[in-house]
Amino acid sequence: MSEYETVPAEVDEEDEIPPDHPRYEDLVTRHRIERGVENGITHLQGMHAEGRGSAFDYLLGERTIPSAREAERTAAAQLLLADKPVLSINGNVAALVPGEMVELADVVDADLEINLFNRTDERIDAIATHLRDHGAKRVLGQTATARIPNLDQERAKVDEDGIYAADVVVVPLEDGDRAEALGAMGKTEIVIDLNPLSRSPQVADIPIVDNVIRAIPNVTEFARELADADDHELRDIVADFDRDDALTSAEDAIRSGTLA
Ligand code: PTJ
Repeated sequence: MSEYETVPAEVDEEDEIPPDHPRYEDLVTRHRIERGVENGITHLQGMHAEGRGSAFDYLLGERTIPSAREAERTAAAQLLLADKPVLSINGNVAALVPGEMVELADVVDADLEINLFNRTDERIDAIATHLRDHGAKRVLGQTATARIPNLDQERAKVDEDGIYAADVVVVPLEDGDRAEALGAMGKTEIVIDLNPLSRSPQVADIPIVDNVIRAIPNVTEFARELADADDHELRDIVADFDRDDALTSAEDAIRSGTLA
């Protein structure tokens, strides 16, 4: 039995997880979600969501597959072209990639908006503080006065100057109904979800089937690379992207992939 057959269940701090553990990234992820729940940022259901995501990630070989990389480059181009891009933050995203979301918002000049499936004022405030602790200067979503049409009240609450007015939204780990309703409002949607069969990536203009932990830094890196590209080049990147192909490639990788 290897030294690591038993996963260290009681980890107080992330740096106690041995970096050479074969399941290192997964353990870090679990730890961040647990911390998120303890700190009132992540909903308990976020643990179930993470468990589902990590099963798909395992089958993908816990790597960014080529079609996801292409989707990430396309997302970067689309964000650079946007007039009013907004990055949506829920409890899982806040726990997993707070600093990375702040950095992406900075690079593509986007707003950050907290938008929760299980909305409470306490969680909204905890997430806003957490994002500010990670460098966010402006966080939307605390006073959500506008509504997404055709969605029940709590999930529909958005900021009038944020998601409501946005032309491009990044919605990681999104609820399928809301993804559909945002699409119906004419938003260009970039969805990050490890399950290619989930409704949100199925309705997205740019579905990224990758772990949010890898996807966000990749999009940021591409945005930096493309910062000096002209609009014509950016539009070509977006036009060349085939969303159906991206979804099929991800499903194929999951169904037929051989684990490294
Ligand atoms: O913080 P709230 O209240 O807004 O709630 C957020 C969750 C995620 C709990 C809520 O939206 C929810 O219940 O989502 P679902 O319906 O469980 O969907 C989550 C999707 O995200 C699933 O398709 C998972 O496969 C996927 N997923 C989970 N973890 C990751 C992921 N995709 C990318 N990266 C991950 N780390």
